[in-house]
Amino acid sequence: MSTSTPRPPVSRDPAINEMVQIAADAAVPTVWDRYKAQHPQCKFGTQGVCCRLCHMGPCRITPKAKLGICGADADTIAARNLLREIAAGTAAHSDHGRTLVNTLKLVAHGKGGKYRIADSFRLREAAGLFGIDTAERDDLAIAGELADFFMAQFAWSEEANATLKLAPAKRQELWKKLGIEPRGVDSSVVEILHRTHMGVDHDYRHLIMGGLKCSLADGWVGSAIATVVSDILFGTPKPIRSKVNLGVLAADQVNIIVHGHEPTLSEMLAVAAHDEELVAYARSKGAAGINVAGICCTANEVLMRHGLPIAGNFLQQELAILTGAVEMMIIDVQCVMPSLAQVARCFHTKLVSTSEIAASVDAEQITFDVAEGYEHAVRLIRAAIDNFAHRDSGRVNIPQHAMELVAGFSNETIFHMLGGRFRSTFRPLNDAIIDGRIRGVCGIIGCSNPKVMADDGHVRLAEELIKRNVLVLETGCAAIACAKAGLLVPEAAIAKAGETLREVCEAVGIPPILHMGSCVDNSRILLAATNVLLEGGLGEDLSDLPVAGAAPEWMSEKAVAIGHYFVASGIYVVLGHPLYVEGSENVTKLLCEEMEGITGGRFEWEPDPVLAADKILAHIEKKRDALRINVKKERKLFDMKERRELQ
Ligand code: XCC
Ligand code: SF4
Repeated sequence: MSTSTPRPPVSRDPAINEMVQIAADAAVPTVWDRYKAQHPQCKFGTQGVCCRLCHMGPCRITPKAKLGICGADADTIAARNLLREIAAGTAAHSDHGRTLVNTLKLVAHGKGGKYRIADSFRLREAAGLFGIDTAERDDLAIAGELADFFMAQFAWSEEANATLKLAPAKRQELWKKLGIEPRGVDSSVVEILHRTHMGVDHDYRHLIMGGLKCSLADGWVGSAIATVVSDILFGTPKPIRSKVNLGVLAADQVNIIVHGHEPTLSEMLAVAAHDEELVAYARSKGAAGINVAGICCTANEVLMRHGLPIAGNFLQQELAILTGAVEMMIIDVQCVMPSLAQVARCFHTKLVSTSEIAASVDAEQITFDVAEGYEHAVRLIRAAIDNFAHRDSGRVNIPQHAMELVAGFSNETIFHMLGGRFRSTFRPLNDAIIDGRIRGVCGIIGCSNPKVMADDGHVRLAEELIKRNVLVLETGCAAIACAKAGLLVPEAAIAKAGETLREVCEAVGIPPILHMGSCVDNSRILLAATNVLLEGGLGEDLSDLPVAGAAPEWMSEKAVAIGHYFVASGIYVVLGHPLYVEGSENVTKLLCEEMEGITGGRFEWEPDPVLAADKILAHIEKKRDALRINVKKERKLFDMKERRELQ
């Protein structure tokens, strides 16, 4: 192995920096090398003013050429490009949801192999919510009808999507008034593709409102369905301890990594990894056991339900293979870098692609089938065990960094934890917000991105917010970043929280940063906000709440869709770097200023975590003032007395 010059740090995570050096020494390029090779990045792209929507073009807007060949200006072009990103993000989350609904349907009809209804309570609750009869019916009958109901949410309908009614009534009215209620997930995506086709929708305001509509089909429909069906099939998450970072890979075990987003196959892998015969088979090949760990959101899903360890977030996928200790990486959909095949080629790692819509050149394609899910899992694990013999122990470099974490905070759990054993309720949380011990709530979500010192944006923002007594909810790669930094262990996090937030967390037994799941589980964050609202005392609409959202290191189109459905839901969203719209002053102004007067939410870009925290706090205090809960002590005492009298 040749040794190259020392690499400057690319992350606050030492495991990443160590592996980047190892990659350089082994002359295996990684995402950071390719990022450098792409410099300088195209300015027209970053500004959103490159259009290739028709073949008169491509056109780009410059000071000399202010219009495309068809006459489209920067506003139209930037808005259209943004809309297509929203549509792609919505499609990705929602198609993931559809796959799960299909699994639910197969289970209901006895064709689901070893899959079961894991959470009958959640099934009946969801069915009840959507007017499906549950009395004296067995789970499978209900599941069949619920699956059909959910499936129908994808197609176009005259009615607005039924799952929108999960949102507060006032918000639903506003969507109706603004004409942005989606009427089907697929049709919303199709509509965006249509209206952004050459020569259709040209008014940037009209376009952006269309984008919000599509994003709602993501957050309140496709993603919401993905979350609830995952809970029904695999169980509603409960707090669970596990470990995170590349150090979870075991030098003496067969290491299998699951990577992507859809949890169906990984559920079976999690179960099959305990199969005694397979464990014995692994031992017969000289391994001490079978270690299944995850990357990205598949990781979050199996972490929350099985406590499986997480090997890392988005930017660690290549590094996991570079440890030389991974026998097999099983990929499904989304956030899987095409470079994995290139890295795997340099090691013994077998790359297996399991989704019928996702193939990788040089990866083995074993398309997953629900009815045979368990058998697939067994076959894959066997193949991984067989591959253990090919591991070159001289090339094994597992960074010794692994952190404890607690994850699995579904709404249901928070509800029970807050209310105690006898009366589940969000009341204690609302009271704490009202009397100011908790200033507000912020969701930190999204990816990691080589443009940013990896994990630094997530960790510093989270620390800054809990220090200022803001409760933080996390999902996706943001949650993994904070977990690696030791922030998802209640003790450590509580040590970093402000005094009053700490008191509340200790009294209730929750950490100040709650890991709520995968990217589709941002729907859980929307529902948490809705629950707080329904509990009372904090206004009537989501836009009244002292809450915010942030994506400090985002990169995917899914993150673009998420940002928009938060904004469409009335929430203030701070991005660590701008959307590709800055080539249009009008679109930027609409998204970052005027939108507040339309939906109550808006975007802000702020790369500096401390300044981002300042802005989030300013927003939260503005909302608290409007709610008149920022009042003097006397009033607070009176409130408490009043409450005692009521009891
Ligand atoms: Fe992908 Fe969900 Fe982003 Fe991570 S955070 S890089 S989308 S895995 Ni959603
Ligand atoms: Fe150029 Fe208009 Fe065609 Fe876009 S749609 S490529 S701006 S001519």
